[in-house]
Amino acid sequence: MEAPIGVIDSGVGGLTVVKEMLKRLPNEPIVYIGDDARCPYGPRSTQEVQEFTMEMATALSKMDIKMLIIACNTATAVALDEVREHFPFPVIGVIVPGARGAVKASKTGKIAVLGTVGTINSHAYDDAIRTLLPNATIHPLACPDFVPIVESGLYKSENASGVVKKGLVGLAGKDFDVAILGCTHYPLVQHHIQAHLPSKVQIISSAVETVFDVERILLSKNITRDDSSKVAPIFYTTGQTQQFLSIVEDWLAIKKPDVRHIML
Ligand code: I24
Ligand code: DGL
Repeated sequence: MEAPIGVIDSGVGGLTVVKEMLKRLPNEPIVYIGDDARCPYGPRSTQEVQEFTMEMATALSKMDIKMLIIACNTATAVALDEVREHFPFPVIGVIVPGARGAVKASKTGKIAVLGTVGTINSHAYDDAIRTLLPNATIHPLACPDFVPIVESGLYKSENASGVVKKGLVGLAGKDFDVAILGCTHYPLVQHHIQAHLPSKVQIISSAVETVFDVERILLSKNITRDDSSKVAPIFYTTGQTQQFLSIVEDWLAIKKPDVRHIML
């Protein structure tokens, strides 16, 4: 099927999901919207995040997508159900896949969840984990300082390790064998997170787990694109195209990516 898969995010963070898509499903056409102009969603109200997410989904529904991925954890947490109800195509978020990956990986059923304030306050990960494993012990932790260190580029500096260490203090003394990266940006500081958690803790990236689910859905609905000629992804941003473009070039190693402005 030639129709593209839609991917929406609060900004550029959802490119961590696109990167996994390009690795695992390289023949699939992608059309992405990043709401850079209104990023971050993490500290916003539920109502705002629901409204903004519906606007992005509506824009992509007009581009004839065969499926929609809500790559943003904060948006998934509060808007997945509403988006699903409104559109005929399959809609998938990052939270149930992340929860499933964590439950599969955990031997003890004790799981830490890292995310934005919005994601953690929604308890969406807790609900998804408990549905799969009712006796799970869950340690949710909001890490509001992690998105800013990635977005400032400071995640590459010496400083980042200390910021991550402080952010994880809330897990001190807690027992768990799996930690979920419940935010698009956290894979960029994964090595710091791993370094400040007990070495037995296995880290699960919701971005990676989500793409397994995308593949499963495409196959079950028989809507994969079987042509192996590559189609360049299209990226829309509500913000400035220039900085968006250089992040796409750098993060996805795509030369001269197709980045366009969109108004929602
Ligand atoms: N990473 C993110 N957001 C940014 C950034 C970054 N600036 C540098 N890096 N800025 O998210 C957010 C503000 N907008 C303004 C308008 O244009 C788009 C950005 C994380 C992205 C994860 C894929 C650091 C950086 C980079 C290249 C690749 C990855 C990365 F410069 F983290
Ligand atoms: N995309 C968001 C998430 O995964 C992180 C950035 C933001 O707060 O908008 O939760």
